Amino acid sequence: MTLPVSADLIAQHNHAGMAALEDDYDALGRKLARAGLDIDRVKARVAAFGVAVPSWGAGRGGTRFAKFPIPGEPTNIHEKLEDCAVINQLGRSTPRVSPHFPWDKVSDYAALREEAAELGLGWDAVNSNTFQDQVGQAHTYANGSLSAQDAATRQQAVDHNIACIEIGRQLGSTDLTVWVGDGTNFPGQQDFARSLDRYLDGAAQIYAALPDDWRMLLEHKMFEPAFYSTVISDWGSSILAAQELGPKAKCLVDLGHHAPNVNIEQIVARLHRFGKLGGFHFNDSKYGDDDLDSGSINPHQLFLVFNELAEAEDHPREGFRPSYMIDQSHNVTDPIESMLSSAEAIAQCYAKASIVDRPALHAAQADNDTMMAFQALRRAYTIDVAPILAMARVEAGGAIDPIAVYRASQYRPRKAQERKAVGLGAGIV
Ligand code: LRH
Ligand code: MN
Repeated sequence: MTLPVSADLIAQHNHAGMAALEDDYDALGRKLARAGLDIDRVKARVAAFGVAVPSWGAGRGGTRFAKFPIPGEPTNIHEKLEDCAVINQLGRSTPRVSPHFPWDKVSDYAALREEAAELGLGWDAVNSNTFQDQVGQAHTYANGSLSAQDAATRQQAVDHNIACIEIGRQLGSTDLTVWVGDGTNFPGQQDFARSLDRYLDGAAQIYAALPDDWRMLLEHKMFEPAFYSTVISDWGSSILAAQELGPKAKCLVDLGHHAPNVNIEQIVARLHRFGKLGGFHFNDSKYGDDDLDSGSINPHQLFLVFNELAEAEDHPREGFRPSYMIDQSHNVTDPIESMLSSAEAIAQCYAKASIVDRPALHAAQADNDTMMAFQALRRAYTIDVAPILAMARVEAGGAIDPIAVYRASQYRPRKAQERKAVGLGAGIV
């Protein structure tokens, strides 16, 4: 395995910070022990935790207005994998990549699988794309894809999703994420029931093509690109569709796909209760589907989502194995730094949720002792778990301070010399 950042540079940086880390770790260990918690057990859970990075997040993103590329950003899946390997080498919590097709299309997927493995990376859910038209495409998605009025367009969307399953099989993935932007901008533009039925008919054909050990993750979204109605607009439409399709259909929660102030952690609990919690696209937002860095705007909400996941882990439902994935658009930062920072924020919330005193929480809930129930969560949320994450990283060969080592490696300026410049444009990729 050849990793992109020099192991000596990482060791050098870690050596300088090790004494302080050990001091912080021991102090936190004593604090957690007073609460009956074994810090090494928490560290082991953190070390086993991983979140996938989106291939499309390795490049700079943009909005409909503009995209501002940076020198040295990746221009194809091969360069994106290299950057994802930097994130995993330094952060040690992002061992898988979630690809998107046709954005990541190549001619030899067995070779791509090998290339990723050589960089220490595996593959998470594959994403289909029936929200853009490709050059030479027979039927436009301007009027929808799986829910389109035109049967040939629907069939084209079904065939594309089945082709993504085949690619995923070659990469070693076992999940297909299906997000469709289908919807309307005007009242009356389409019939709500009939457009959903067309979607369900197409989705059933995709479902029928799933290998036995695969899942289909339905991703709901309130609006954009449609601004009056969206076919799979919320968790209700998503869970009903997943129940209609069958046991291999699950629901994916993209944190940015809800109206402001929606109680997303309750949606997580509901989907789990009915055995339909399939996975996550982690990001953060203040207004719409802003795709900002996870935990950058509302870290407490992210903690509360992981608190529900910790409860779900203690009370698993059939087939409970949620896929944890990041889905962000890095418009103003270096994408590698944003994903290092986001993976840290996500793992922090996972660690904080795993040190909640659940017996105390449940006892307070049973006694209707509202303040003590809240305090059980708040106590865990306010503990700085950074030493645990850093120690887990170092023991796995990563960096105590990943962003500092990334900058010291001069990786991006080096790539700016090697890679061709990305043109100006707009849009998410
Ligand atoms: C839709 C979405 C979906 C991806 C796309 C890049 O907003 O969240 O998950 O396909 O972003
Ligand atoms: Mn998403």
